[in-house]
Amino acid sequence: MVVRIDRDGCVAIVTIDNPPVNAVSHQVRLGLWEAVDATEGDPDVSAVVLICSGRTFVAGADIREFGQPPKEPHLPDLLLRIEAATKPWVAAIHGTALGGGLELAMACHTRIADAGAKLGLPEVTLGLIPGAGGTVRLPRLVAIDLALVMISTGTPIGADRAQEIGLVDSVSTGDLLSNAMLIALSVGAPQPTLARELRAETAPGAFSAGVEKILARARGQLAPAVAVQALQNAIDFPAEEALARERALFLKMRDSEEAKALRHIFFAERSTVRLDRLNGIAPLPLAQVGVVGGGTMGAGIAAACLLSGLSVTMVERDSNAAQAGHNRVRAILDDSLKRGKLTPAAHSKDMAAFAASDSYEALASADLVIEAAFEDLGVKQAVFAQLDKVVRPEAILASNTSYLDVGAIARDTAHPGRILGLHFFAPAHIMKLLEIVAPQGLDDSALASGVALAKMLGKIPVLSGVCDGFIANRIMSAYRREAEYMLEDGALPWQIDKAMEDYGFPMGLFRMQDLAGLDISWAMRKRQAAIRDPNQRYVRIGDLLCEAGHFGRKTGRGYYVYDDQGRAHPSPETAALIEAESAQRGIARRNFSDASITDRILEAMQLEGRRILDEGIAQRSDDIDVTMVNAFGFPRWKGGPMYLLASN
Ligand code: 3H9
Repeated sequence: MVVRIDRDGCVAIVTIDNPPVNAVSHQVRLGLWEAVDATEGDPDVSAVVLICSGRTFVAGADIREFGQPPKEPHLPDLLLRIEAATKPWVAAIHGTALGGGLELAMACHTRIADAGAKLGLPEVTLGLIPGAGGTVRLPRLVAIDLALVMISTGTPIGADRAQEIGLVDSVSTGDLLSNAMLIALSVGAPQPTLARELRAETAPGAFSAGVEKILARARGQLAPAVAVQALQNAIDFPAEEALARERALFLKMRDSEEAKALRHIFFAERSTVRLDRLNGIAPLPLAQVGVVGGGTMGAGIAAACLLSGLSVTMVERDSNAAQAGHNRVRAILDDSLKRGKLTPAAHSKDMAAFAASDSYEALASADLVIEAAFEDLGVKQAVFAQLDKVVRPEAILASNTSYLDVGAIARDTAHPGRILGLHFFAPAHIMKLLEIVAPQGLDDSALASGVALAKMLGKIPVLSGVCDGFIANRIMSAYRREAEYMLEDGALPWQIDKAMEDYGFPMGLFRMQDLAGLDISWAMRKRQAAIRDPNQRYVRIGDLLCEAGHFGRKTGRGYYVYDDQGRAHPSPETAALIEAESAQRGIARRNFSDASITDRILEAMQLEGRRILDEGIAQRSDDIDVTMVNAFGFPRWKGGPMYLLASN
């Protein structure tokens, strides 16, 4: 039974029990429909508490049903019935009330949320809009500009904020069911949310300013604009008409390419490390993490671990470097505190769980050590030789290398089976992706522990085999190569960047390289010059810029030229340098359309993706999509390069 009814005196307790997240499936809708019948027909019931079992309130409509024809009773009709009930329904919310779950709660007559609950309408993140009255009920509970932000960005809010803006009536600090029962016993006659007036905006012009911002940020994604349209309908039309229009827009979006692509990514992200080899393999307990290296990456990794409740010991080569690493970690936590992401108590607790040292001995009791030293095989091998001497034999050792052969790092150590790659992306405490690099001979328990760490840190783990650049950087190298070929063949950096930004990437490649500093990759190219295949086409434009001292934004010039405010502008000097280089190579420059630029880059990524699959570096094509979306901002609503290849 996914929905059951219990009685406590004159209050009916309707419980949804549909693990894992109580999604409103067809069965749940049927169960709730019957619950309305039963409670309305029972003269001894005076009020209803709607609550959920397990870890959460309803987290939305059942996404797995979206590929199928809708079945009655439809959610909007069910919610109208609940709202029209003659007995008050009290929604008791814990965990997350998302999408159709929040819509269900808004159709109830009163809402109480557990202090830790989160509430949101994340439909846009699935290429949808709320389809069961969310765009019509929400602006009747909260100011229309706040409703706009919630619906068009999908970002959930906490219980206290929800109470502050009118989305819930009270916040429960004790037992949720008991508190909801008290409300059910004292609440008056049910007042339908739809019968309320629309709420005014928080300040004159706030709604239209919000619309402008949302449309500017959509970067080619449809759903936010459709969400704005639905909300405008709620303002312009009576509730019944607005509901009908919302439903029509929802059904159109449900069948859109964008929604299909976003569903693909949603499920792909949740299945990356579903691996046969990990069946029945328990991770080792992880509580104490060691980090070798206190630079930007090491500090980010340490902060990510601290913010997830782990203890961290950082080791640097001397006390000055240890102090600098300590300061970097503190700066990240201070920033989290300033942004309100960390309470003062949590900040103090995290700082107390952190130590920086200049001695490897400090890592003696670590469960897992992550090396984030300079990207050089010799340096890394030396670090692991040191670690071998001090860590416990069962401790897991990881290298945060982004290119190097993890097998070669492991080879000469005492227990090679416990050494893996954990490739974080900068900033490590923010970026979601974690490439788990598994060399030949890696113990399953070490792999399971790497996966467990990723989950503890709230990251998406993707398994990669060993190769130069693993999955993410290998595909990005293919993108960069193709973009550089086009520079020589006739395009200019700003044209390529604009085409890719219009396609949906947050930042074009050349702008990104300018930001990172051209000298870093130049140094690496110089190191690799001796082993480069002389028959492979090599574009020197980046080298020539560096030779001229143009290292990117930090020097005011790179692919672009920068003004005093740090804004990028097309650089005539770079254009002249590129044109001269084409001439020098005997290449007749030609025009590229934006579409031909994006097509060529996409094809290059897909070709490299295929190679990565053929070589067994990635387990499945979905992993490549997840990697590109989460590491390099491939537009999520396009589903990823391999998804596009398969769907064409
Ligand atoms: C909607 O509601 C439309 C309505 O407006 C209109 C309708 C007419 N359905 O993420 P997790 C599965 S659109 C089906 O790993 P967490 C998930 O696949 C919906 N399945 O856990 C996974 O399965 P498995 C709006 C779902 O604790 C398992 O649950 N709602 C759904 O990290 C655990 O998930 C959303 O967009 C679903 N709705 O995070 C919310 N949700 O174990 C989407 C989850 O087999 N969900 N599953 O891999 C989430 O954001 C997160 O899952 C949540 C839990 C925060 C709830």
